[in-house]
Order: sequence, then structure tokens, then C-alpha cells
Amino acid sequence: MKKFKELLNGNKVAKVMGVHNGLTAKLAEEAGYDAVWASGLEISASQAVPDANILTMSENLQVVENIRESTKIPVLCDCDSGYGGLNNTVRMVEKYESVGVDAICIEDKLFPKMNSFIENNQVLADRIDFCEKIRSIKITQENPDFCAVARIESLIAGEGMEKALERAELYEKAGADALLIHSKATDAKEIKEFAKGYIGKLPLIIVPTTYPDIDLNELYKLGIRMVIFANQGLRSAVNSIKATFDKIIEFEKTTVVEDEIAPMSEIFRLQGMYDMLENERKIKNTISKEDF
Ligand code: SPV
Ligand code: MG
Repeated sequence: MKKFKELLNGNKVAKVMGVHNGLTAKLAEEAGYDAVWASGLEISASQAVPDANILTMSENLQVVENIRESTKIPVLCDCDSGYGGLNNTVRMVEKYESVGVDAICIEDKLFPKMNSFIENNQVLADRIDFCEKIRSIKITQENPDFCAVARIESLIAGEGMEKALERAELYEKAGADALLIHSKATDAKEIKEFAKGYIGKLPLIIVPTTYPDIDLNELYKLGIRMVIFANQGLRSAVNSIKATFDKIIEFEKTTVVEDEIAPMSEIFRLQGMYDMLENERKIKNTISKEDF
């Protein structure tokens, strides 16, 4: 298994899956993803609240701890805009690093931030203020391998390509380990243009939610080192759960879905029931009745 930093500098585009709890993190690892993205959208949606800094840093951190303990692959955390100002970001770094995550991502928007695909309400942070936040991560972190991803929202907020590239240069200077260039375009032209225009050295990360048709080999040549499939797991779960719920209420029994849903044995495996019982047996075997 590769470290997050190694993934950023690898010889292929690392594939990262969005997750919202320990179970989805485990499923992402088993499917073969290189890392997981603790998605703010997924975590808030899974609690049926808006993706707009409604959940507190501590509430997100609690979920992140469960994600961390459930998978061995690197965990990259969506930390929105750092939960406030510079000092909030400092405490956030201390707390996130203490639970053992590999990387955090902050975006150059104001608190409270709004999901990038909601029209209007996309207010960008002052670039110098944001550089200070990036610097605060690098100064606060204790583990040299801990990574800071700086997310550029210029193309989301309508600030334009030129300004996006200027921000990239500044965030690199401030100490970011990677740049996430976000786009809501319906094809990859915009992020390709950014990648071609970026003359710095940092690895680039993309989130192709609105532009699903991508070619990873082509993107690698342009400097893109990581792709985050940020929300497809949650969206797939919603459709699947809806279909199952609809069928059961219609037929008033579960026979119609039994072949489509995971067997109980699979749930037990995923939650570690069998491992727990095996461990219990091993512990008990170390004690013999005769000796005690
Ligand atoms: C998330 O997954 O929470 C993200 C990506 O930040 S997006 O929803 O595209 O803003
Ligand atoms: Mg988010």
C-alpha cells in the first residue's frame, strides 16, 4: 500500500473514492481504490443535512475517526474552508492529525462554505488570507508526511482561468503539497486548459463529477496525479435503497428483493463479526481451566 505522498508522485493517476463512514471506506479499499476521500457532501448528506458547514468540525472529525479505523489505505479529508479563520484551521490540523489521517484539503472559500454545485453563494476567500491558512497547516503539522491539499474554486465561482492560475502559483509558494482544481464544466476542457497553463511543480487533483468522461492516461500527461470520485458511492446507495424500500412496501414482504440485497453473512464479514469471534476464541484458548 502506497503512502498519500507516494500517490501524489506516482507513475499513474491515483484513484480515490468518496466515502462517508467506516463501511464505505472498507468497501472502497476492497474495490481496490488507492485512497479514500472523506467527503463533506457525503458525510452531511448521510446525516440528511446540507453541505454548507452545518455539521461542526467535531462532528465531521468523529466520522473521520471511524473512517480511519476502518481502512488501511490513505485518508484524505475534505475540510471545507478550514472551519473558520486561521486559528480555527490550526486547531483543525491538530485534531485531524491526531486521529491519524494522511492529508487534509481546504478550499479557498469563506466560512460557511456552500457545496460547489449550488449556484450563487460561491464567495471566494482573499488569496493572501488563504495562503496564510495553507502556511498554518504546514507550520502546525507534526508528521512530515502529512499533506495539505489546496483547492482552487476560481472556476466554480466564475473568477476565470487567469485568476485560477495566479492562485495556483500563490498556493504553491505558501507550501501546499498538491492543488485540487475544481470545475463544474460538463467536459474536461477546462481542467485540461488549467493543467496546460499551470507552470508550477505541484501534482494536480481533479473531481470529475460534472465531466464524467475522462481519459486518465491523457490527464496523467498533463500533470494530474489524482482523481477523486467524490460522491458516486452515496448516489448509488440512495438509488439502491429507494428501489428496495419501494419494493418491500409494495409487496409487503421481502421475497422480491432477497436476491438483490447483500446476505447477512456479508454484513457480518464487513463489520468484522467473524474476525471478532476468531479473536475471542484465540484469547480464550490461552487460558486452560486446569491452570486457573
Ligand atoms: C465533497 O465531496 O464534499 C466535495 C466535492 O467537496 S464537491 O461536492 O464537488 O464540492
Ligand atoms: Mg466538500
